[in-house]
Amino acid sequence: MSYIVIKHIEEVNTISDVVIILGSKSDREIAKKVVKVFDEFGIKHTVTVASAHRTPARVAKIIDDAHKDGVKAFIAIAGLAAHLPGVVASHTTKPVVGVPVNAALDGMDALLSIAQMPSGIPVACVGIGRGDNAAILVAQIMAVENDELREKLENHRRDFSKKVEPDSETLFD
Ligand code: C2R
Repeated sequence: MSYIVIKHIEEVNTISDVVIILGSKSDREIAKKVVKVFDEFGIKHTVTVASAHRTPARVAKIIDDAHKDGVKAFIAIAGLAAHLPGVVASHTTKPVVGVPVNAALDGMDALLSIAQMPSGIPVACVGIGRGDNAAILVAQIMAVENDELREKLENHRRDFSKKVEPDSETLFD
């Protein structure tokens, strides 16, 4: 595992390309999907819990420190009134990908909270619970200037499509 978990605010020292922020520990199953993809692609990442509602100063400090350490993108995972991704976006001009969590209302509350950002402060919103797609999207953004990563993405895509044909052949077996 190549990730760092920030436990105490004094310890924030990311040296990571991507910082993943969970609104709550209860979002950890979605964060595991992000981490799995980043581990596969060898993308350095940091994972931490911080809430725009409950710990706004901690959110701001994490973003500040991440900038100093040369972060390339953020992933913010949140359920309910999921303001965290938008607040992260308000503190940075780096790409922010938001992942809605199904904590109530089938996740529709979080999906709309993340997707419906006002003009000027975009958040790229993936599907409900789709931590894997958040990680792949960030990898794609980083691959624009990284040929090695682009190749890994192409291989990943190829492996993925290989699984579809056998499904078609064995559909009614
Ligand atoms: P708890 O389980 O801790 O009560 O959290 C979290 O992301 C989680 O899905 C329930 C849900 O509240 C969300 N949460 C937010 C924010 N902080 C926590 N949406 C925020 O700042 O946006």
